[in-house]
Amino acid sequence: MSQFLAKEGVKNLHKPGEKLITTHCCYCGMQCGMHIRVNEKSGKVVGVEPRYDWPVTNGKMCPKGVTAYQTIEHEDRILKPLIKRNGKLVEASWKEALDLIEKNFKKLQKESGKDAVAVFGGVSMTNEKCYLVGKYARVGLGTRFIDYNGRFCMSSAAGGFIRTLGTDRGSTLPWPELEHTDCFFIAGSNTAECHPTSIQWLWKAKDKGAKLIVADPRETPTARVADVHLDLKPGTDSALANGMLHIIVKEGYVDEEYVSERCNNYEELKKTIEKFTPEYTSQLTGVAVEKIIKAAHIFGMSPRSVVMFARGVEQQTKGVDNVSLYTTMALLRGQIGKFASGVATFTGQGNGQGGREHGQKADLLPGYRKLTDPAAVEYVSSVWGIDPSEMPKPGVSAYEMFDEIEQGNIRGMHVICSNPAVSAPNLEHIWKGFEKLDFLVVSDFFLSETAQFADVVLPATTWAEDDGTTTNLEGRVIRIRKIREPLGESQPDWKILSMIAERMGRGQFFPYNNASEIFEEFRLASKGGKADYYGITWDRIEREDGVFWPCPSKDHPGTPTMFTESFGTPDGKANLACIEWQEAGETPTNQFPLFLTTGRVVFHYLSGNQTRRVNFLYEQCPEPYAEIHPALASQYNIHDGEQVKLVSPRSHMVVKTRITKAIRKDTVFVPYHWGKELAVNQLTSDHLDPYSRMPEFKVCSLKIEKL
Ligand SMILES: Nc1nc2c(c(=O)[nH]1)N[C@H]1C(S)=C(S)[C@@H](COP(=O)(O)OP(=O)(O)OC[C@H]3O[C@@H](n4cnc5c(=O)[nH]c(N)nc54)[C@H](O)[C@@H]3O)O[C@H]1N2
Ligand SMILES: Nc1nc2c(c(=O)[nH]1)N[C@H]1C(S)=C(S)[C@@H](COP(=O)(O)OP(=O)(O)OC[C@H]3O[C@@H](n4cnc5c(=O)[nH]c(N)nc54)[C@H](O)[C@@H]3O)O[C@H]1N2
Ligand code: SF4
Ligand SMILES: [Mo]
Repeated sequence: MSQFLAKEGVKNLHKPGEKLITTHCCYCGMQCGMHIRVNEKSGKVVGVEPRYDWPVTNGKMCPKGVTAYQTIEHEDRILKPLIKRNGKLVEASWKEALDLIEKNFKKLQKESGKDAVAVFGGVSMTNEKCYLVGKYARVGLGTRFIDYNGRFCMSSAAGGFIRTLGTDRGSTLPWPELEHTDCFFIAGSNTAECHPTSIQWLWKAKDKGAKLIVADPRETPTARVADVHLDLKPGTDSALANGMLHIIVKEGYVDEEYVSERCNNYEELKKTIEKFTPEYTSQLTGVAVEKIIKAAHIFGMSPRSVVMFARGVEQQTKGVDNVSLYTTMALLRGQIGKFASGVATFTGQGNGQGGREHGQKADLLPGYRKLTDPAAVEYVSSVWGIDPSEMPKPGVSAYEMFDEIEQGNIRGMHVICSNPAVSAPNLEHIWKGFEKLDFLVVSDFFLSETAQFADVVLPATTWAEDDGTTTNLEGRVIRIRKIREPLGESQPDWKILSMIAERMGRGQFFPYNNASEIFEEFRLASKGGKADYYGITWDRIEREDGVFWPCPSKDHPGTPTMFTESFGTPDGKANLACIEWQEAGETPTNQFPLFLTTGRVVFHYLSGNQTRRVNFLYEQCPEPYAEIHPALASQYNIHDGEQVKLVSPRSHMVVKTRITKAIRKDTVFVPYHWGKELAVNQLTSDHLDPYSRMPEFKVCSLKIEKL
């Protein structure tokens, strides 16, 4: 392992008797560079040091990252398989657990067909593991029902990028270039709390005079320092974006040469934006006319601008439309494919980029190939050694798998690296689904709310107990390193999947001894696809501080800047989005007069199953709360810290209030990192984006009841 030890420059960080192993944080898409401190004698993890020479994060880390090491040997780790006996999960041997899985999966598939068993994946895993989850479902189990938590996260960004640019890479530019940007237009991203270490680039640019525009119903820490804060009503982004496009066109800010050479639909666009005057846009969005005009002028006049967004605009029934329209802002200004400018979504999960490219999505195969494309099926089948006729057809999206459970089509499920019992919308439907399943297997290292429904829980390893790669939010493929041997009887996910495949009689397709062998196969499976990793090797990543995809051959330099010459569309031109404004799936009514929006806090990660177990993080934020504007609070005669009942058309919950001027008067915000009666997803709606099938976590209607 010696070659993976920290480089010379950081030797001063060593304490006597310790070694440092270089890796990246397990949580968000920033993938901050870090060294884990290990006691040389005991092999135990004792701490962390930031990696100052990592070019993307420069030694910066956030509160989650600096405590992540505490989860590795945490006392709550599941160390042996668990089997449900008389309603209780009890420890069992691997043989007992695998016997039970084999028996039940085979029985369900015999009775109801291969599709009776579904796979629900996640992207907090390495590329090697994410790739194998797709192969496991299609080759190991032979089911068409596979989808994953990225459907809740990146699917609308992917849909919007494919529609406009033809290829979905989360960022068209490398992050360090952000320092040289003149204007940031950031929509629906709580950047300072959710991608904290990217803030350094904003500050560096701001020190040189860059302008910042933020579109968010809340005055987030990032909105607070913005030159213009567009405090829009939840669900009105497509109106706001059309309003911005209107001014960009009317004021002559369009890069006409770029648009005529590189874009389609300009004439049609001019027609759709015609009616989005600042006044009309203000009426729809609730944002003051002057702010809209000011923002458009700043953006329009900036030589180098970046349009950035995150789940605030994507987790809507208009998520794909929103992404397409905001991307069109960058296109009209001729910014994509150039230095220090472009468009980027803040990819959420650690491997939210890589994990969405290689076949966990219901309709995708490795390399971003479409399952509906016969040539793609043929190629991937040849890599996998199966007959193309054996390849299952596309399945349904993550939330819709629970409809299939309700209808009795899915009877067994394997959840790997996700906790949908907290993180899926309209939770009653999800909980009923888990109860209805004949057989549920969950792979996790902590007993999640989802694992509590399981018949068998398999102890997976954490990110620190296996080698592999992830792809960060820039599109840079990086190395995750094994810090210690697996704790207890836990096993890396690829090993678990291979063992089950073996039990299902498909062992010959899963012959792996280590993650590196999987990477080699995966390189080949991605070869020639849009997300082409063929030229990337673990050695290259080591030498070059990561390699950007697409990278089709070993002598290809990788692609830090996308679309310099042409776009990923069939004709090489970008498609400007010409889209009418439409309301959210659910808007306030007399009975439910408010907007509910949901999201994150800096101290917790997603369903909270990891961060709620870290004392420091838990103490900072032990429970959810409702952010309410003072004007709204006084209307209901509610005080700060008072318990109130929040009621949506589906369900209700009781939370404490946090009274703050940093939110619209018609909107309530609740973070979603807790389960059961503290889960805000009891209230969220099951409206899905028609293209991406992403749930509308960011908008539903609500009423407040005083207790
Ligand atoms: N601390 C922390 N960091 C994280 C995570 C975490 O759980 N905790 N998770 C990671 C993951 S997987 C993800 S996906 C990202 C998410 O990162 P973000 O998308 O930045 O986080 P969210 O809090 O979900 O939502 C962002 C903002 O959208 C705003 N918003 C709500 N409705 C609307 C709307 O209609 N329009 C607009 N324009 N804005 C709206 C909210 O007020 C919120 O400030 O963060 C990653 N980083
Ligand atoms: N209301 C509301 N709901 C939301 C959102 C929102 O903004 N609002 N955001 C959505 C978004 S963007 C996301 S990404 C989802 C995420 O929601 P989830 O998919 O539930 O995310 P996690 O909490 O990370 O769940 C991962 C689980 O796998 C475990 N785990 C971590 N790493 C590994 C591993 O390597 N192997 C295995 N086997 N297990 C592992 C963790 O312990 C945890 O229990 O939530 C979505 N839900
Ligand atoms: S959670 Fe994200 S920002 Fe924080 S240390 Fe980890 S990778 Fe970096
Ligand atoms: Mo996410």
